[in-house]
Amino acid sequence: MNSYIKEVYDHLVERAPEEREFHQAAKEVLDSLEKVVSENEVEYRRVALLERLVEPERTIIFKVPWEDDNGQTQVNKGYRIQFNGSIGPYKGGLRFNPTVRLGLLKFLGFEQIFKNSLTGLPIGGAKGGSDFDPSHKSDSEIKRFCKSFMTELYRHIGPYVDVPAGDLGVTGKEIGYLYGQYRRIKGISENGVITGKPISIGGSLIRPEATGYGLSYFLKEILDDNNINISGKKVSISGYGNVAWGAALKMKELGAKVVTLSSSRGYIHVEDGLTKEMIDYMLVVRADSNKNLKDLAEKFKLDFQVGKKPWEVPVDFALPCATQNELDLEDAQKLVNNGVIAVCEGANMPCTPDAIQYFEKNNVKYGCGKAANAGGVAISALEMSQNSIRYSWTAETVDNKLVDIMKHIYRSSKEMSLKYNVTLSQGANIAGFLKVANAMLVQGDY
Ligand code: 2IT
Repeated sequence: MNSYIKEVYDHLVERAPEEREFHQAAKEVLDSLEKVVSENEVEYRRVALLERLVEPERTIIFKVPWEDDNGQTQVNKGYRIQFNGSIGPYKGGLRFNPTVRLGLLKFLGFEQIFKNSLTGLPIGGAKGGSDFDPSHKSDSEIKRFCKSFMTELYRHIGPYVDVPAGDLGVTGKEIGYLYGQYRRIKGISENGVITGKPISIGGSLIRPEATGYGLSYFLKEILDDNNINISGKKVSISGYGNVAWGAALKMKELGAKVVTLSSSRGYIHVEDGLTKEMIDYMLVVRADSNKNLKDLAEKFKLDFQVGKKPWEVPVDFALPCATQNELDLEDAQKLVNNGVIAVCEGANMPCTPDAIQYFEKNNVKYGCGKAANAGGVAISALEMSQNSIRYSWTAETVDNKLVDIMKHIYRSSKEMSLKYNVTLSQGANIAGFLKVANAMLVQGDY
């Protein structure tokens, strides 16, 4: 390892040993920058470029008190990490999930810097959220929580400052409540402050589909480049939320058979592929905080493998779309033994480092999340554009732009992988990094 990279990484671990996911994300990026950093070491060291890169520009932590349906006050933690704003307003989702901690959000915010840079659009990196658990909460509880969350957050965000969106546990419904409170406090119609909005308040067509569609387009780029067809192939998808839904829709449209979906409790297996009716029902499940994948399995009388992961099913492509570190070395070995051709990450950091290494060693085409799932945030940026010009584009216009953006991401990742003789995912990290590094260098020492 390059000694500058090692110093920066060791220091990071030493100062916050508990931020495990952040170390994992930082190591993955830093390792892939080996050659670029060695080339520019004197300059980068002089301006402490890497030290600045791994340090969030601003971290906001606040309390979120709210009243539950029994009249009991509950207190959650709220966070917003404004990680890097060198190429544009901070941009990234809000995650409402009991696993949310500072280290988890730092990993997500850090990844977001490079992902957003890769889209080619002017957006900085951020992430936020709360340890609030939206499952089994009533609609009024969710509304009160969102109101309280925004009552603190509003002072830290703005269309030119920081533009949140959704992530796990935050759908169009929550975004609507959050924006309503922002507008009420500020007394201003400024809907470019948040994205993933319902269409009626300035949301973009195709934004709900964008992450899963973009993931499928990215996979298609990899396959086209290698003369491999999608049609008739089998694909396993994990998760059953927004990303899994969009990916299932598009992969089916492209002619693949989507044979799995999963939750933390197990997976469903449909040998002939999910029907359109089943994929549409995912939205019904998602809209009801009391429903989960089991309800979909029961409705369509599908095989539900309790306590197992979908990666044991023989497939041509695997699209992990659930959550971080959901696919480990053992899963990678099963996929490779069963002849998997390509793995693209719909979730953020779903494959463990040893799983990734195993895929790459066995010539499995691997698309990392920062490249493969960037379609979501890219269309968020286009939602901001539409809000700025007070206009909305047709679904076709947005979808065509999404295709172009995913092609651009593939091309820039490939170009860097060839230039530096590294893997496609390392090429993606380099491409994302170089734009941000350059923007930091020309702005002096911030
Ligand atoms: O992980 C992600 O890229 C997102 N949750 C979407 C962020 C956004 O601002 O649309």
